[in-house]
Amino acid sequence: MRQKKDKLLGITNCTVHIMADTQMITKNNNLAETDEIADLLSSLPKEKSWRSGYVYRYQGFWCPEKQVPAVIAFQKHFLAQKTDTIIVTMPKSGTTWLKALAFSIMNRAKYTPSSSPLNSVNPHDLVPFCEYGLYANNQIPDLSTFPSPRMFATHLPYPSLPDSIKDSGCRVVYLCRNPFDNFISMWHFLSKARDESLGPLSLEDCFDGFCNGLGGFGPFFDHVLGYWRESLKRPNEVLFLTFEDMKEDINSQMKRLAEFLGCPFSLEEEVDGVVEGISKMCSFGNLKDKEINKTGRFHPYFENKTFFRKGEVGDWVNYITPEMVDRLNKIMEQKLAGSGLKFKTG
Ligand code: PAP
Repeated sequence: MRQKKDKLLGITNCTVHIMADTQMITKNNNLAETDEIADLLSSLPKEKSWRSGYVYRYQGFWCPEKQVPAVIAFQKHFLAQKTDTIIVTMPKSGTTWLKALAFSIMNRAKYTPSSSPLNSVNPHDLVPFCEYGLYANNQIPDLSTFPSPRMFATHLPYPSLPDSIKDSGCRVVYLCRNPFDNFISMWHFLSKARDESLGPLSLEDCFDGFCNGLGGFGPFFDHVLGYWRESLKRPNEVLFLTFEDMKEDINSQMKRLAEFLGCPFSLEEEVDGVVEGISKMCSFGNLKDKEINKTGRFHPYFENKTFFRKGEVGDWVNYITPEMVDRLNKIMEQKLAGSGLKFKTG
């Protein structure tokens, strides 16, 4: 029955494995419900979350309450393989887009744009998050049936990645976005996704918190700089991409990505328009209009449509006052000083 349904949806083996594994959890050692986690949480600084509950300052970053046990399980149990690819972002940096692109590039021998699972599956179900799907509630997923090369995603900052990711030589693809657009995208998302009982989310309060380093998996600049520095040290293992470069010239960024993933586009593929075919397939306009992205859910957290708003660079000018721009520019200048990293903001 399931097979029949998957066939109808155009999902073939590889996808079925991935989707099934996000659900096929073999063990749950219930750390989420133990005194151990309660003790840990009570020892950590906390702030009210902009969405629901609290965020805790765990290992120097702000971790949503429910994700703390998942992060611990991920750090404790995840065993990276050299052939793995880990997609990393700050939330709202273009994660959904990068997952779609990386999946399509890696699986292009199996799927053409018209047979792609992306026609009926949200990118988050093709490349699962470790701290949301796989290890949620401290479950220990059975990853043995994931087809190799495996692909996972996380929002964790570099220092908090499981050791095996840092030591195995697997590939890490990091995507960041200028802090102005990142902030505005986050604010819109939180405004939709937050508990109704909390009332509207003030742009000014949210901005103040962001400038002070608040926000899931932030501080923003620590997150970005952690991966930036690592990409300079280990360019063959950590690829640093920006949303702005991707918007400016998606095809050349896709070629960089394919090369890094060990499956460069051949001349023949380029001539045949394979690069353009994938970039069109993964474009904002195309994905946003898929039924699954209009009506589906990223279980059990959000509606898929919340991952598709505008998908542009520079939308922040419509929301942020000159004083706010000045404040964030000063922070950015100070944080990025000497790093060699610069953001394009519009
Ligand atoms: P996540 O980290 O919670 O998974 P993420 O996908 O990083 O979310 O962020 C969503 C942003 O990416 C939205 O930006 P916006 O609010 O400024 O519009 C969303 O529109 C944008 N986005 C999603 N898919 C694409 C795409 N295919 N191309 C460009 N931007 C996209």
